[in-house]
Amino acid sequence: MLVIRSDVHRGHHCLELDGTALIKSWEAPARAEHVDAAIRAVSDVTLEEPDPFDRTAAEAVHDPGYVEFLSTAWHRWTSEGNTAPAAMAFGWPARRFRNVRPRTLEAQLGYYSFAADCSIAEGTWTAVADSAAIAHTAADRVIAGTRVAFARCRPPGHHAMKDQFGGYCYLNNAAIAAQRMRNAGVGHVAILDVDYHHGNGTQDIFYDRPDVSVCSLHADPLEEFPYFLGHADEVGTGPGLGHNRNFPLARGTDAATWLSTLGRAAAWLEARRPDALVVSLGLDTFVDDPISHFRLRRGDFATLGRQLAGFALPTVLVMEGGYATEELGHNLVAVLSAFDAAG
Ligand code: Q9C
Ligand code: ZN
Repeated sequence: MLVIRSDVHRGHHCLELDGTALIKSWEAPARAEHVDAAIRAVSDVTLEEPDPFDRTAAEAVHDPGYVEFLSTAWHRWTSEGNTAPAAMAFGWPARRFRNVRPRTLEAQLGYYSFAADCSIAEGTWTAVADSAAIAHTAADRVIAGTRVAFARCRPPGHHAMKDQFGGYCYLNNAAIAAQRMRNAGVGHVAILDVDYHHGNGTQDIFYDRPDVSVCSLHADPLEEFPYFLGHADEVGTGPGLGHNRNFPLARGTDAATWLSTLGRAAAWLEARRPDALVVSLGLDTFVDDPISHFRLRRGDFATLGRQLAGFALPTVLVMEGGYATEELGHNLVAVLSAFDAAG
Protein backbone atom coordinates (compact mmCIF):
# COMPACT_ATOMS: atom_id res chain seq x y z
CA MET A 1 0.00 0.00 0.00
CA LEU A 2 1.24 3.45 -0.89
CA VAL A 3 0.87 5.87 2.03
CA ILE A 4 1.23 9.66 1.70
CA ARG A 5 2.03 11.34 5.03
CA SER A 6 4.17 13.99 6.71
CA ASP A 7 4.91 15.48 10.12
CA VAL A 8 3.61 18.98 9.39
CA HIS A 9 0.35 18.23 11.24
CA ARG A 10 2.21 18.32 14.59
CA GLY A 11 1.98 22.10 14.76
CA HIS A 12 -1.82 21.98 14.91
CA HIS A 13 -4.02 21.00 17.86
CA CYS A 14 -7.35 22.78 17.94
CA LEU A 15 -9.10 23.94 21.07
CA GLU A 16 -12.66 22.82 21.48
CA LEU A 17 -15.54 23.97 23.66
CA ASP A 18 -16.51 20.92 25.73
CA GLY A 19 -19.36 21.68 28.11
CA THR A 20 -18.14 24.88 29.78
CA ALA A 21 -14.43 24.20 29.36
CA LEU A 22 -12.03 24.88 26.54
CA ILE A 23 -10.12 21.62 26.05
CA LYS A 24 -7.47 20.40 23.64
CA SER A 25 -9.43 18.67 20.93
CA TRP A 26 -9.83 14.92 20.60
CA GLU A 27 -8.43 15.51 17.13
CA ALA A 28 -4.84 15.42 18.47
CA PRO A 29 -1.37 15.01 16.89
CA ALA A 30 -1.04 11.65 18.68
CA ARG A 31 -3.70 10.24 16.33
CA ALA A 32 -1.43 10.54 13.31
CA GLU A 33 1.62 9.40 15.32
CA HIS A 34 -0.12 6.15 16.26
CA VAL A 35 -1.28 5.61 12.69
CA ASP A 36 2.24 6.17 11.32
CA ALA A 37 3.74 3.81 13.90
CA ALA A 38 1.25 1.04 13.09
CA ILE A 39 1.78 1.49 9.36
CA ARG A 40 5.57 1.41 9.70
CA ALA A 41 5.29 -1.93 11.51
CA VAL A 42 3.68 -3.47 8.40
CA SER A 43 6.14 -4.75 5.80
CA ASP A 44 4.19 -4.10 2.61
CA VAL A 45 4.02 -0.28 2.65
CA THR A 46 5.71 2.58 0.83
CA LEU A 47 5.71 5.91 2.66
CA GLU A 48 5.90 9.13 0.68
CA GLU A 49 5.83 12.83 1.52
CA PRO A 50 3.24 14.98 -0.27
CA ASP A 51 4.04 17.35 -3.11
CA PRO A 52 3.79 21.06 -2.14
CA PHE A 53 0.28 22.44 -1.49
CA ASP A 54 -1.43 23.72 -4.63
CA ARG A 55 -3.80 26.53 -3.67
CA THR A 56 -5.76 26.28 -6.91
CA ALA A 57 -6.63 22.66 -5.97
CA ALA A 58 -8.32 23.97 -2.82
CA GLU A 59 -10.00 26.79 -4.73
CA ALA A 60 -11.45 24.23 -7.16
CA VAL A 61 -13.84 23.06 -4.41
CA HIS A 62 -13.82 25.97 -1.93
CA ASP A 63 -14.68 29.65 -2.17
CA PRO A 64 -11.38 31.52 -2.84
CA GLY A 65 -12.34 34.12 -0.20
CA TYR A 66 -12.65 31.31 2.34
CA VAL A 67 -9.21 29.89 1.44
CA GLU A 68 -7.76 33.40 1.78
CA PHE A 69 -9.48 33.77 5.17
CA LEU A 70 -8.07 30.45 6.46
CA SER A 71 -4.55 31.25 5.30
CA THR A 72 -4.46 34.71 6.92
CA ALA A 73 -6.70 34.40 10.01
CA TRP A 74 -3.97 33.64 12.55
CA HIS A 75 -1.76 36.49 11.35
CA ARG A 76 -4.73 38.87 11.50
CA TRP A 77 -5.62 37.58 14.99
CA THR A 78 -2.16 38.27 16.44
CA SER A 79 -1.62 41.54 14.61
CA GLU A 80 -4.87 42.84 16.14
CA GLY A 81 -3.23 42.31 19.55
CA ASN A 82 -5.25 39.26 20.60
CA THR A 83 -3.53 37.16 23.26
CA ALA A 84 -6.01 34.26 23.43
CA PRO A 85 -4.34 30.97 22.41
CA ALA A 86 -6.61 30.41 19.42
CA ALA A 87 -9.05 32.30 17.22
CA MET A 88 -12.62 31.04 17.62
CA ALA A 89 -16.05 32.17 16.47
CA PHE A 90 -18.55 33.88 18.78
CA GLY A 91 -21.63 34.15 16.59
CA TRP A 92 -23.01 32.62 13.41
CA PRO A 93 -25.52 33.66 10.75
CA ALA A 94 -28.25 31.43 12.21
CA ARG A 95 -31.94 31.42 11.18
CA ARG A 96 -33.26 34.73 9.79
CA PHE A 97 -29.80 36.39 9.84
CA ARG A 98 -28.22 37.44 6.54
CA ASN A 99 -25.14 36.02 4.89
CA VAL A 100 -23.48 39.37 4.21
CA ARG A 101 -19.73 38.96 4.63
CA PRO A 102 -18.67 41.11 7.59
CA ARG A 103 -15.45 43.12 7.77
CA THR A 104 -13.82 42.25 11.10
CA LEU A 105 -11.92 39.08 11.89
CA GLU A 106 -14.14 38.33 14.90
CA ALA A 107 -17.26 38.44 12.71
CA GLN A 108 -15.64 36.59 9.79
CA LEU A 109 -14.75 33.72 12.15
CA GLY A 110 -18.50 33.16 12.54
CA TYR A 111 -19.24 33.81 8.86
CA TYR A 112 -16.74 31.15 7.78
CA SER A 113 -17.55 28.43 10.37
CA PHE A 114 -20.47 26.42 11.74
CA ALA A 115 -19.26 24.93 15.03
CA ALA A 116 -17.28 25.86 18.16
CA ASP A 117 -15.16 22.71 18.12
CA CYS A 118 -12.69 24.12 15.67
CA SER A 119 -10.19 26.89 16.28
CA ILE A 120 -7.37 28.52 14.36
CA ALA A 121 -3.91 28.95 15.91
CA GLU A 122 -0.31 29.30 14.82
CA GLY A 123 0.28 25.94 13.13
CA THR A 124 -3.25 25.49 11.82
CA TRP A 125 -2.98 26.75 8.26
CA THR A 126 0.34 24.99 7.56
CA ALA A 127 -1.16 21.70 8.77
CA VAL A 128 -4.42 22.25 6.89
CA ALA A 129 -2.60 23.02 3.63
CA ASP A 130 -0.31 20.02 4.07
CA SER A 131 -3.25 17.72 4.80
CA ALA A 132 -4.91 18.87 1.56
CA ALA A 133 -1.60 18.30 -0.25
CA ILE A 134 -1.50 14.73 1.10
CA ALA A 135 -4.94 13.97 -0.41
CA HIS A 136 -4.05 15.74 -3.67
CA THR A 137 -0.77 13.80 -3.97
CA ALA A 138 -2.52 10.49 -3.27
CA ALA A 139 -4.99 11.28 -6.07
CA ASP A 140 -2.08 12.13 -8.38
CA ARG A 141 -0.41 8.77 -7.72
CA VAL A 142 -3.66 6.91 -8.41
CA ILE A 143 -4.20 8.90 -11.61
CA ALA A 144 -0.67 7.86 -12.63
CA GLY A 145 -1.65 4.21 -12.29
CA THR A 146 -1.24 3.17 -8.65
CA ARG A 147 -4.30 1.04 -7.82
CA VAL A 148 -4.79 2.43 -4.30
CA ALA A 149 -3.20 5.08 -2.08
CA PHE A 150 -3.83 5.95 1.55
CA ALA A 151 -3.80 9.69 2.30
CA ARG A 152 -2.93 9.91 6.01
CA CYS A 153 -4.53 13.32 6.37
CA ARG A 154 -4.58 15.38 9.54
CA PRO A 155 -6.55 17.53 10.20
CA PRO A 156 -9.51 15.68 8.66
CA GLY A 157 -11.69 17.29 5.99
CA HIS A 158 -15.16 15.88 5.40
CA HIS A 159 -17.03 18.43 7.54
CA ALA A 160 -15.47 21.38 5.66
CA MET A 161 -18.11 23.07 3.47
CA LYS A 162 -17.43 25.25 0.41
CA ASP A 163 -16.91 28.21 2.75
CA GLN A 164 -17.24 27.02 6.36
CA PHE A 165 -14.95 25.15 8.75
CA GLY A 166 -16.12 22.99 11.67
CA GLY A 167 -15.99 19.48 13.11
CA TYR A 168 -12.15 19.64 13.24
CA CYS A 169 -12.12 20.22 9.44
CA TYR A 170 -10.93 23.21 7.37
CA LEU A 171 -10.24 22.10 3.79
CA ASN A 172 -12.14 19.12 2.39
CA ASN A 173 -9.36 16.66 1.58
CA ALA A 174 -11.64 14.03 0.01
CA ALA A 175 -13.31 16.63 -2.21
CA ILE A 176 -9.90 17.93 -3.30
CA ALA A 177 -8.85 14.37 -4.22
CA ALA A 178 -12.08 13.74 -6.14
CA GLN A 179 -11.85 17.04 -8.01
CA ARG A 180 -8.21 16.33 -8.87
CA MET A 181 -9.33 13.06 -10.48
CA ARG A 182 -12.09 14.82 -12.42
CA ASN A 183 -9.58 17.40 -13.70
CA ALA A 184 -7.33 14.58 -14.87
CA GLY A 185 -10.15 13.21 -17.01
CA VAL A 186 -11.73 10.63 -14.73
CA GLY A 187 -15.35 10.66 -15.90
CA HIS A 188 -17.33 9.89 -12.76
CA VAL A 189 -16.03 9.77 -9.19
CA ALA A 190 -17.79 8.02 -6.31
CA ILE A 191 -17.21 9.25 -2.77
CA LEU A 192 -18.07 6.83 0.01
CA ASP A 193 -18.02 8.33 3.52
CA VAL A 194 -17.85 5.76 6.33
CA ASP A 195 -16.93 8.14 9.18
CA TYR A 196 -19.29 8.00 12.20
CA HIS A 197 -20.38 11.58 11.45
CA HIS A 198 -22.17 12.78 8.33
CA GLY A 199 -19.83 14.20 5.67
CA ASN A 200 -21.77 17.45 5.44
CA GLY A 201 -18.95 19.32 3.73
CA THR A 202 -18.51 16.79 0.95
CA GLN A 203 -22.27 16.69 0.41
CA ASP A 204 -22.36 20.51 0.25
CA ILE A 205 -19.55 20.74 -2.29
CA PHE A 206 -21.00 18.23 -4.77
CA TYR A 207 -24.72 18.59 -4.03
CA ASP A 208 -25.64 20.10 -7.41
CA ARG A 209 -23.18 18.08 -9.49
CA PRO A 210 -23.83 14.86 -11.47
CA ASP A 211 -20.14 14.04 -12.02
CA VAL A 212 -19.34 13.14 -8.40
CA SER A 213 -21.75 10.91 -6.49
CA VAL A 214 -21.62 11.12 -2.71
CA CYS A 215 -22.85 8.46 -0.29
CA SER A 216 -22.50 8.60 3.50
CA LEU A 217 -23.46 6.24 6.30
CA HIS A 218 -23.39 7.90 9.69
CA ALA A 219 -25.08 8.55 13.00
CA ASP A 220 -28.50 10.15 12.58
CA PRO A 221 -28.11 13.96 12.65
CA LEU A 222 -31.23 14.11 14.85
CA GLU A 223 -28.97 12.94 17.67
CA GLU A 224 -25.39 13.50 16.53
CA PHE A 225 -23.01 16.10 15.12
CA PRO A 226 -23.22 17.85 12.62
CA TYR A 227 -26.92 17.95 13.63
CA PHE A 228 -28.27 19.98 10.69
CA LEU A 229 -27.42 17.92 7.61
CA GLY A 230 -27.27 14.23 6.74
CA HIS A 231 -30.93 13.17 6.58
CA ALA A 232 -32.15 10.43 4.25
CA ASP A 233 -34.21 12.81 2.10
CA GLU A 234 -31.14 14.79 0.96
CA VAL A 235 -30.77 13.42 -2.56
CA GLY A 236 -28.99 16.18 -4.50
CA THR A 237 -30.36 19.15 -6.41
CA GLY A 238 -30.55 20.44 -10.00
CA PRO A 239 -28.16 18.49 -12.24
CA GLY A 240 -26.97 16.68 -9.07
CA LEU A 241 -30.43 15.26 -8.29
CA GLY A 242 -30.05 11.54 -7.59
CA HIS A 243 -26.30 11.81 -6.95
CA ASN A 244 -26.37 12.14 -3.16
CA ARG A 245 -27.44 9.43 -0.74
CA ASN A 246 -27.48 9.32 3.06
CA PHE A 247 -27.90 6.34 5.38
CA PRO A 248 -28.51 7.75 8.86
CA LEU A 249 -28.21 5.09 11.58
CA ALA A 250 -29.23 5.08 15.24
CA ARG A 251 -26.70 5.62 18.01
CA GLY A 252 -25.55 2.22 19.22
CA THR A 253 -25.75 0.60 15.77
CA ASP A 254 -23.91 -2.75 15.80
CA ALA A 255 -21.47 -4.14 13.24
CA ALA A 256 -24.00 -6.43 11.52
CA THR A 257 -26.40 -3.57 10.78
CA TRP A 258 -23.56 -1.25 9.81
CA LEU A 259 -22.01 -3.78 7.40
CA SER A 260 -25.32 -4.60 5.73
CA THR A 261 -25.92 -0.84 5.27
CA LEU A 262 -22.42 -0.58 3.81
CA GLY A 263 -23.48 -3.18 1.25
CA ARG A 264 -26.51 -1.06 0.28
CA ALA A 265 -24.33 2.06 0.04
CA ALA A 266 -21.83 0.24 -2.17
CA ALA A 267 -24.60 -1.06 -4.45
CA TRP A 268 -26.04 2.45 -4.79
CA LEU A 269 -22.64 3.89 -5.73
CA GLU A 270 -21.86 1.06 -8.16
CA ALA A 271 -25.17 1.72 -9.95
CA ARG A 272 -23.77 5.19 -10.79
CA ARG A 273 -21.02 3.41 -12.78
CA PRO A 274 -18.07 5.32 -11.25
CA ASP A 275 -14.58 5.26 -12.76
CA ALA A 276 -12.78 5.93 -9.47
CA LEU A 277 -13.47 5.76 -5.75
CA VAL A 278 -12.59 8.18 -2.95
CA VAL A 279 -13.27 6.92 0.57
CA SER A 280 -13.66 9.24 3.55
CA LEU A 281 -12.14 6.75 5.94
CA GLY A 282 -13.14 7.74 9.45
CA LEU A 283 -12.75 4.99 12.03
CA ASP A 284 -14.73 6.63 14.83
CA THR A 285 -17.28 3.83 14.25
CA PHE A 286 -15.05 1.78 16.60
CA VAL A 287 -16.79 0.38 19.69
CA ASP A 288 -14.35 2.12 22.07
CA ASP A 289 -14.31 5.51 20.35
CA PRO A 290 -14.57 8.09 23.16
CA ILE A 291 -16.97 10.48 21.35
CA SER A 292 -18.96 8.12 19.09
CA HIS A 293 -21.52 5.35 19.54
CA PHE A 294 -21.33 2.63 16.89
CA ARG A 295 -19.93 -0.80 17.74
CA LEU A 296 -17.40 -1.94 15.12
CA ARG A 297 -14.38 -4.03 16.13
CA ARG A 298 -11.02 -4.78 14.53
CA GLY A 299 -12.38 -7.68 12.44
CA ASP A 300 -15.16 -5.47 11.08
CA PHE A 301 -12.56 -3.04 9.77
CA ALA A 302 -10.97 -5.91 7.84
CA THR A 303 -14.40 -6.63 6.34
CA LEU A 304 -14.62 -2.95 5.40
CA GLY A 305 -11.23 -3.16 3.66
CA ARG A 306 -12.36 -6.16 1.60
CA GLN A 307 -15.61 -4.41 0.69
CA LEU A 308 -13.70 -1.33 -0.51
CA ALA A 309 -11.35 -3.45 -2.61
CA GLY A 310 -14.45 -5.13 -4.08
CA PHE A 311 -15.30 -1.98 -6.03
CA ALA A 312 -12.29 -2.91 -8.19
CA LEU A 313 -11.70 0.79 -8.93
CA PRO A 314 -8.71 3.13 -8.71
CA THR A 315 -9.06 4.18 -5.07
CA VAL A 316 -7.93 6.99 -2.79
CA LEU A 317 -8.46 6.28 0.90
CA VAL A 318 -8.57 9.54 2.87
CA MET A 319 -8.20 9.50 6.65
CA GLU A 320 -10.99 11.32 8.51
CA GLY A 321 -12.03 10.84 12.19
CA GLY A 322 -11.22 8.21 14.82
CA TYR A 323 -10.45 9.18 18.41
CA ALA A 324 -9.56 5.92 20.18
CA THR A 325 -6.00 7.09 19.62
CA GLU A 326 -4.10 3.97 20.77
CA GLU A 327 -6.29 1.66 18.67
CA LEU A 328 -6.64 3.89 15.62
CA GLY A 329 -3.42 2.75 13.96
CA HIS A 330 -4.22 -0.95 14.37
CA ASN A 331 -7.76 -0.46 13.11
CA LEU A 332 -6.50 1.42 10.06
CA VAL A 333 -3.92 -1.25 9.31
CA ALA A 334 -6.77 -3.79 9.47
CA VAL A 335 -8.54 -1.88 6.67
CA LEU A 336 -5.41 -1.37 4.56
CA SER A 337 -4.12 -4.95 4.93
CA ALA A 338 -7.50 -6.45 4.08
CA PHE A 339 -7.75 -4.16 1.05
CA ASP A 340 -4.30 -5.25 -0.13
CA ALA A 341 -5.01 -8.94 0.48
CA ALA A 342 -8.25 -8.71 -1.50
CA GLY A 343 -6.33 -7.00 -4.33
N1 Q9C B 1 -19.80 16.88 22.52
C1 Q9C B 1 -14.66 14.10 12.59
O1 Q9C B 1 -14.83 12.96 12.99
N2 Q9C B 1 -17.72 17.37 18.25
N3 Q9C B 1 -15.15 15.17 13.27
C2 Q9C B 1 -18.84 16.78 18.89
C3 Q9C B 1 -19.79 16.40 21.16
C4 Q9C B 1 -17.67 17.28 16.84
C5 Q9C B 1 -15.89 14.98 14.48
C6 Q9C B 1 -18.91 17.28 20.31
C7 Q9C B 1 -17.13 16.02 16.32
C8 Q9C B 1 -16.53 16.22 14.96
C9 Q9C B 1 -13.85 14.37 11.39
ZN1 ZN C 1 -16.23 11.58 12.63
